[in-house]
Amino acid sequence: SGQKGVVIWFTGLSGSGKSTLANRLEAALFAGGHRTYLLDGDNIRSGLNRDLGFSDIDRRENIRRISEVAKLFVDSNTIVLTAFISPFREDRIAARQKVEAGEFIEVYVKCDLSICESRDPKGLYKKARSGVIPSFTGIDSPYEAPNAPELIVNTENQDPEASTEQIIRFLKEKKII
Ligand code: GGZ
Repeated sequence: SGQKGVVIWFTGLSGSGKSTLANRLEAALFAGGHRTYLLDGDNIRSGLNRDLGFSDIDRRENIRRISEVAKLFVDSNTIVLTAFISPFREDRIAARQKVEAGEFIEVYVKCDLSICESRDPKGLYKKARSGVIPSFTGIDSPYEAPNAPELIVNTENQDPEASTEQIIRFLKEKKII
């Protein structure tokens, strides 16, 4: 199709719902006939970035490489979705600057730390609190919320289906899809 490339960049705490939303959105876009690709921990941290951990320096390099890969997908006219905490504002701004104006949609998956921690699907917050996992985002490693994201999706009071619809509505309004 004549689609244009765009980055849909999810950012938020562990357990906020980034992966859930990115997976649902990708499925909906793909079903709508769009060319899509989802970058997440499963296909990036296990391969390209397997040398990186969770120090500030490694997280920044993680996001730098992901932003370069995202740019390649935009060049190929693909809708690329990224689902990483991406805790540092400066790194997200750098990612944005790698593509053209309008080709970067930052989606802040907003959810209070206390709620993420109560969800704790993988028991990671519990391990972070007990000191088994050091430098855990929100506990003893920072998260810098976006100042001006294209979209804020509040997963505390909205279910995944409604949140996915919210993003699709935005993409249609902006004539991205
Ligand atoms: C945060 C960690 C950590 C630490 C392992 N801090 O909820 P998850 O499990 O499935 O997603 C988290 C994921 C974060 O990786 P990212 O590549 O998104 O992070 S960043 O953008 O900051 O580079 C979590 C798991 O990895 N995980 N250790 N210390 N999350």
